[in-house]
Amino acid sequence: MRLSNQTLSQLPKEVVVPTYDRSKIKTKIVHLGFGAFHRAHQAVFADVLAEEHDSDWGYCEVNLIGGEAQIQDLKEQDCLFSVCEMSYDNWNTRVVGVAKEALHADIDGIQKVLDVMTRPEIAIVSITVTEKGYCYLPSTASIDTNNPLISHDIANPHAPKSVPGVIVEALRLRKEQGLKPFTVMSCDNMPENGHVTRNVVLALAKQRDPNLAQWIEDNVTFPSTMVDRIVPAATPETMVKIKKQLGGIDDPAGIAGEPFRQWVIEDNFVAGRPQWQKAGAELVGDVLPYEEMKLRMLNGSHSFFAYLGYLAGYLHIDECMQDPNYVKAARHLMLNEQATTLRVKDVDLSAYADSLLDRYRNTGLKHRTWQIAMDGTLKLPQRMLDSIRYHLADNTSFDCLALGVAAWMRYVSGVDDAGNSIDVSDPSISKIKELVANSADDENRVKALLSLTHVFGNELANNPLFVEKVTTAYLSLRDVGAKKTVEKLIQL
Ligand code: NAI
Ligand code: CS2
Repeated sequence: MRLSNQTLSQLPKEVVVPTYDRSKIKTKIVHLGFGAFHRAHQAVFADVLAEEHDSDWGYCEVNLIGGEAQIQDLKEQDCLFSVCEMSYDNWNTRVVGVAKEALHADIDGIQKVLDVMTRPEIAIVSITVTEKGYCYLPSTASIDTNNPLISHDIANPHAPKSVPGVIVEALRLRKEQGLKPFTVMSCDNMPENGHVTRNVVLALAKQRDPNLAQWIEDNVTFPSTMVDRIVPAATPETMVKIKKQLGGIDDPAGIAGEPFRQWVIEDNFVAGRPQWQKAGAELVGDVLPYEEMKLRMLNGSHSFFAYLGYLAGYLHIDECMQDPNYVKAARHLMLNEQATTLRVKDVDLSAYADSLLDRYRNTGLKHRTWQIAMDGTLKLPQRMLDSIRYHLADNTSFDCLALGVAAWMRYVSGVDDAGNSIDVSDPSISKIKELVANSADDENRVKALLSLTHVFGNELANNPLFVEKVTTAYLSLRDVGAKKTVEKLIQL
């Protein structure tokens, strides 16, 4: 039996189900990227608002690339899906009812997606498509004109495939039809995610028509957001547990994440917005200090654990937390090498670091180090390299960060400490493989990988102190492995 309007009444009474009238919910937000995170984050905020504050803000859920099954699942179950909160030993479940429609660009056709995006009542287009969905270069925060999706969209502007291409075409149609624009809100883990989104959209619009670019610049806003909730990819075990929570009813679109959730949003919307603050979001003038804090402290330590953990054979974050040396190193990284670079005020960063470590200890999550290690070329800049630049300018130490970068290099070299090959997933994988294959496994490997200028820029590769520190850490990882290297580091 599947989750649906019909089976809602058969769910166990502990499951929170929509008691609001779903027919009154209107599609006012188009969300690009119906993945694990959106379901457990933005959708839950909207559901709380509908349930507790009479909100009528609902979603059209869209996947452009990948995630065909998730959209199909939604369609088959009246757009209902469940979200479980996994604490150490307790699960809570709610069924979210704010999704009204679901579309996949490849299955339903991009025209259907554009038709929804050009309805007058669409006020917001929000996005969670992973860093690579923005087709940008992290070193410049601007569009990557060599990205095949961007080349495609320049040649076929009316049938776009990329996220920037779809937004530009939808805005062009709105302009032509005399409709008001919508707000474009990124909820991905990038620094100044609104700024990046604006850059890629404007760059693509300029290629098409400078007047369109000007109209977008004058009329559309791209608020930045800081988003936080650990939502690992669902595994077969997760699905079994979700089914149990639902009293035996199947929900292939269900997802499970940690209980914690945080959302800081730049309050800059051109066509209205839900009262997210009533569901616990913080609406602020400047998100950047919060973004920086989260990206460097949480995501920075996550990536540190991901590379050093995976190399050592720790398959999940909670296993890294069983190793006291890893915990000490991560705490040092957060407090001595990340917190010191931050602008955020009025936050107790020591308490923040402890709360993060506590969240990582959640044994229910089973968050794979491999998942976090993915797409490192698009993650390292904001998670580690920006802080390293700060330390180089400030003449302060950055040994943990240098080890994190070296661990990424070791990881993408493709073999873990037990000699097993690693399935490296990254948009720059072919270039990485070429660099690895053509460099000796010594300081030359470091030099070779530093030539990825879209990751490191030019100046880091030419900074002797940076190169020396990363090389020393790399050689140690090669010679004694990740566990011993971390142990040595915390004794310094
Ligand atoms: P996921 O793998 O479950 O979903 C990825 C989504 O991105 C899918 O909807 C897919 O269709 C779309 N996508 C992937 N590549 C694309 C491309 N090139 N163009 C257009 N769409 C594309 O991943 P998940 O867990 O939903 O995470 C997505 C992003 O959300 C992360 O990369 C991160 O930026 C952000 N996030 C995730 C958190 C988490 O714990 N999962 C927490 C905080 C932020
Ligand atoms: C993780 C994040 O996959 C990753 O790279 O570091 O998705 C992390 O789980 C979230 O940012 C937590 O909010």
